[in-house]
Amino acid sequence: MSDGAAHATLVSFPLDTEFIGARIVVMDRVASTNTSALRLGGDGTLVIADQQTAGRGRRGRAWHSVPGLGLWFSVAFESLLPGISFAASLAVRDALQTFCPTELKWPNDVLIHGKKVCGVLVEQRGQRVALGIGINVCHRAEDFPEVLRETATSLEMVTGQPIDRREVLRVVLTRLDERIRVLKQGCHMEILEEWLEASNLRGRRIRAGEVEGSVTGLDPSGALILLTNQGERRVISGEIAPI
Ligand code: BT5
Repeated sequence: MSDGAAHATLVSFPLDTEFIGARIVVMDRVASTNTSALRLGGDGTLVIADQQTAGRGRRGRAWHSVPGLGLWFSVAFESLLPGISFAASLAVRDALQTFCPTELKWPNDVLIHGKKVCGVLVEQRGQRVALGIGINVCHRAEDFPEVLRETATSLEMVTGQPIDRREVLRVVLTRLDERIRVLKQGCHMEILEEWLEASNLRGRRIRAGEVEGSVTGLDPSGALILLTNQGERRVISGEIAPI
């Protein structure tokens, strides 16, 4: 795999990590860093691209990944670490918090003032797993397609300051590596609990599709547990809205 000369600089800093970066693949352009990470494998392999031509979200949705403006990367694992998507959103939250206040949205989004700045996608093929993270860093409003302008934001849009993608990447990878170490010690319920506290969802009344109820917790798989008029219900995917 060839490193893109212009963008190899995205990881020009020494990584302060134990797990992430066992192998580092930097590319100018790729279909999806998750696809590459699932193909390459190797615990801790980091795949990062300046541009994705077929970046994706959950359930076949597209992830807008234009060149030069964001961070689009994936980490490969040779087995699933339960809780990894929640650990990833906490790590991104911690890293972005140094620039501005952030919010967490179930199951995997990081928002700023209610708009999405980061999405997380965990995919599994056999035993192998790719944790994909997309973060909007240098976008102006007009850099997003019209359909995303009401719902998406970037670090530069909210801070009004120029932000170095490499600095954001360095901090996110450091925080993520710390969270992975916690998960490897088997502490995934602590991560889920921390995520739930940080999200302010506990006790909130929400609607998920046809189901309405109050959030009482997360089950070990990360599903939301709701107390409804018909008793306890689990929400495993889809969109939730406050009521
Ligand atoms: C996600 O899905 O939020 C997961 C996104 C993961 C992207 C990373 S980038 C590196 C790796 N390689 C990949 O191919 N993917 C991962 P979901 O919750 O389904 O949200 C998708 C929805 O977010 C879309 O339908 C749009 O409405 C919106 N969206 C798309 N691109 C966006 C962007 N750049 N910023 C904010 N919102 C976006």
